[in-house]
Amino acid sequence: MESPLKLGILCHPTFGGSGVVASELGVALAQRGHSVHIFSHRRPIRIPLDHPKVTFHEVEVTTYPLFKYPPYALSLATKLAVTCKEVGLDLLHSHYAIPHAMSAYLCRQMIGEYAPKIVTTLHGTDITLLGLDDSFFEITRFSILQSDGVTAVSQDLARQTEEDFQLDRKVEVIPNFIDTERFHPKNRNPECRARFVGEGEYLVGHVSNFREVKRVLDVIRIFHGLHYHVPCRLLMVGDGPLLEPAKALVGELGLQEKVEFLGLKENIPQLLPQLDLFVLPSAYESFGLAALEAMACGVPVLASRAGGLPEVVEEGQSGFLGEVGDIEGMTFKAREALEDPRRLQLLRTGARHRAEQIFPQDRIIDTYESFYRQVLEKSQIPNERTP
Ligand code: GMT
Repeated sequence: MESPLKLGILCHPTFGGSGVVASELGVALAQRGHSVHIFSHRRPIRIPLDHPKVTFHEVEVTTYPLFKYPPYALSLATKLAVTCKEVGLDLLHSHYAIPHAMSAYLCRQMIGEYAPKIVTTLHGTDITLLGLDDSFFEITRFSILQSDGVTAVSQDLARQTEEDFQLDRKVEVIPNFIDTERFHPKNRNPECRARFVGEGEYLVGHVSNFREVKRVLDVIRIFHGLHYHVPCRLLMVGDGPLLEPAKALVGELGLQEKVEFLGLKENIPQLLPQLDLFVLPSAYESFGLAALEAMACGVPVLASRAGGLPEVVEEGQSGFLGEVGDIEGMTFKAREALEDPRRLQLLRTGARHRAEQIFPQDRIIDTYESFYRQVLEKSQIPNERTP
């Protein structure tokens, strides 16, 4: 049996997907006996308080009148270096390149001979938006090149990273994963559904951080078209910049009685199974973890054919794909999913099956573990990773 590792995981603590993936990975690795140290400016919600193998390190940033922008990346690098000296971490795993990959690099430079190896996982806008911005491009490219191992959550993101940053190194694909016991159709129950829909009505849902990229107004427009043909209601879960515009559109379209905004919710594994269709019409998703969570609960997904979403949702099997912004086309597909109960049942089974077969947590944690071991074995010679 291989010896347990001491791992540092760096992540953003938000409700967004990269923090969720990092936290779930950390907890799963701890269950396997590794010592896991999580670094963030706030405790991510999915990190337990009392796990003997999980330590949370809160990164505090000192404010000072001279600083218009307190340098979080430096505070993080310092915390990493101090912890490495105290406990001797084997490897730092950065989730979302900016600024984590650079803080990990700084830590390695500070520590010298016994420095940890660095793995960076790219999640999406760290590459497609922020990373390509002039103010971040060179440092993102540098920190990717300096990492001992780089992974992306979909083929699409890996390809795009290699192209956009003209990398002469390979970005490995390790897709996101799902705990198919926690996200399970068995949590569907009539009493919970009855809080949202009446007899014979379908429940359509959307969960996101309501940013521009999610195109939440499209969700409402698709629902608007759908409700003329299928008896249904819409649940909007989450919060973010487009929450108020979304509420305003619901008012304009006279849908107040049919649409409920729940705000941020932690009981997603209980909520999702109550849905009949999950709608994610994003302009871009590197992966679309929210879609996978719905699929594991036996809920078919209507998504846009953007980024890594076609790698998650199989057209006609686990849901449907439409072109970004094509409200009419997507409304038609939503009808196709809901109008025939036999078809809906097949889609439900197909969604669950795909989540179980392609993205099971245990198998993908195995892949991360072997990737760590490869990285640790590969760069035994200190010079191999000096600039
Ligand atoms: O990149 C972002 O927008 C934020 C990031 C996050 O931290 O939530 O989301 C990305 O990572 C998720 C987990 O890997 C993916 O499921 C999301 O598709 C991806 N978001 C985008 O690409 C817009």
